[in-house]
Amino acid sequence: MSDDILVETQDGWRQLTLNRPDKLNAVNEAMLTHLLRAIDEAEADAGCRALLLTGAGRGFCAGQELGPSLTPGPNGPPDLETLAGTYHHEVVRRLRDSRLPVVCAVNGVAAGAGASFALACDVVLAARGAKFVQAFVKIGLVPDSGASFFLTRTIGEARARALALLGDAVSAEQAEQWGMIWKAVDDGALMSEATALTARLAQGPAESHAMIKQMFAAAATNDLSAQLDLEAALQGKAGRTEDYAEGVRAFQEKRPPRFGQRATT
Ligand code: T3D
Repeated sequence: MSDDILVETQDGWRQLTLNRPDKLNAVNEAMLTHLLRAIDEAEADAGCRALLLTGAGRGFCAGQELGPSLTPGPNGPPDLETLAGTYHHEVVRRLRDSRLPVVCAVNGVAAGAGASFALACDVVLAARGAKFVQAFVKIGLVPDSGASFFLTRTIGEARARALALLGDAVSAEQAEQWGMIWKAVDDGALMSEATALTARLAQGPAESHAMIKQMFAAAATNDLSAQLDLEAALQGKAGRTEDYAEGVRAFQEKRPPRFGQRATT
């Protein structure tokens, strides 16, 4: 594994750290390829039950690296459709489609696609010193990597449109108040809170987690009737898991449950 993505395996979970701190962890094609591989490897590891995504240094991720390959040259403009579709958007799909609950610890600025990567995660904690910037418009681009999807659903269309058009920064506290993220935490407490939360998820019912992710993904487009059908079907499936049997046993025996089965959904 290259050193632009650091992978640390903990007890039942993995931490992926974006690691180009001198560029505020701006991503390029190689780094995104490594990130995709790291997510796939975590997914394939039966012992991995949760993921934590964070950034090294003072930034979380400054979006796409604005280097020579992104600069229009003698051969015309860069092919941003292919770049977005092949790399950035695959990261978002992998995070959303993963069976694993993904915690994001936003340790500093999250700009452009970097903000979208954070919002694609399931539980987002941000250090109070962090901020979210819809940087696209400042360089004549449009939101991508799911920004228009996530923002309209989390903070509403009025705020989403203004942020996309203006590119203004949103502080971690504002993001929490608006419902963009789960929680803003003191800078010094970010990683301890994030690792505790990830470890807690890793102890949870893995199949239930995978189905909860599937359910919320479908809720974005289903009508109520279709969603009720899906909830019934997934509840049926959940009711057949060993984790459910263990959960009920533990309740009746007045002890904490010991979940342990790998998610297969
Ligand atoms: O096909 C596609 O999908 C195309 C891509 C679309 C997705 C996108 O992400 S588009 C948006 C790309 N990102 C940006 O436009 C953000 C650019 N960066 C900034 O606006 C600012 O750096 C920040 C607001 C993020 C942070 O500002 P600040 O003042 O805290 O830090 P800084 O001094 O600007 O940056 C520190 C260093 O990081 C600096 O390098 P230096 O001068 O110390 O050597 C800066 O150049 C570098 N850096 C920051 N962002 C990027 C970057 N280098 C390359 N690419 C970057 N995106």
